[in-house]
Amino acid sequence: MPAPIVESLSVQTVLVPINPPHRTASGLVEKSPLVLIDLHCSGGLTGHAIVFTYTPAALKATAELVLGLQALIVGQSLAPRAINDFLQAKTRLIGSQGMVGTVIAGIDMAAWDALARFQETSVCGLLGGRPVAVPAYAGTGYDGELETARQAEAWVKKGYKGVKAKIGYPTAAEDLAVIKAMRSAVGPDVELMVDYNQSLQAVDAIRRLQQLDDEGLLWIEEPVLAHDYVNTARIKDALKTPVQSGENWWGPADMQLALTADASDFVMPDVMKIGGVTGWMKAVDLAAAAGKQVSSHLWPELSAQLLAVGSTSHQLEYVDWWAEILEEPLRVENGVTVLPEDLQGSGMTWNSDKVDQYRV
Ligand code: SMN
Ligand code: MG
Repeated sequence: MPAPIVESLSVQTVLVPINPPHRTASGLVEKSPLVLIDLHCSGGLTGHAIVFTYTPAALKATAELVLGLQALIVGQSLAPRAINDFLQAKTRLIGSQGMVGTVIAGIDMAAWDALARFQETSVCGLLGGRPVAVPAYAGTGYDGELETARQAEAWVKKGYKGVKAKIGYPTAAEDLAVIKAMRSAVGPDVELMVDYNQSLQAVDAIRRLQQLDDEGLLWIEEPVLAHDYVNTARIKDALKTPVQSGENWWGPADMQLALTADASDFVMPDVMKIGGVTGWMKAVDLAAAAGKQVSSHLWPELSAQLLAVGSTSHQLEYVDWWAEILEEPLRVENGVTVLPEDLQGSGMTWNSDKVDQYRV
């Protein structure tokens, strides 16, 4: 049976509240500005994807750019990699990072969702994987010693075996106090990670981080600027605790630069910024060849499937920020993902009542 034809793109823009608002050392995220993409194909087939614009200021422009690229792909057969390559070529002069990169990735994710649904399988199945369980960790915000410990304890009571805290307080002593408070709240058997969200200065990062190098953390995430591969590598080489990075790398090319610099012990590409499903598969193959374990960033429903495909998968980052607008949010039980046997596509379909409620 021939592949469906792309007929149109439609978008919906929503602001989904995050409760509690997510504080990091590099800013507060109170709501999720999302562009919900629907890729309409012949035969009534539709693929869905989420573009997270981080700031509401970019929401409408991102939605407009999706519609602006529509004319380039209408009439093409539903071939996600070919569509991605075509859009990359058509945006060569402006480049496919930033907003352009997020939109191409969104169209890519929707195309893979549509094709999997057309083949009556999951994205994981379409990529040749099996819907295996993946360890999932949860997270706390930059919320101080007591609140961070409380949130960590609450996640562990829900069965999570790993918790990540956003830190990068004014002093290393404050960071250490938060880590120790979490540890005393969750006990010795839970993995703890910390995330600096690029907030440390390279000049004193090593000195600061050596003060928490004996806390048995699973990883220290984004200590300095995400693209400062040289100093991230220097920090990695100076510490016993593994360094994690990747959520802000744009496309397989950034993954390659990071691997060439041997910047981090682990990698955690963001399925949007790394270039959608197509970009993820290219980047994760590079990481696997370099022996790096791969974790995910946001997009838990799709990331759970992509990690299930990978041979070097490590940890899924579970966030429930967008669960309300989905008909079937990802299930995590006893700290591992649970993918339904009858999973179709990316597993994401819109809860239309909640989309209406949060529409802007
Ligand atoms: C993060 C993600 C999204 C918004 C703010 C902060 C964080 C993470 O870096 O790893 O979840
Ligand atoms: Mg992070």
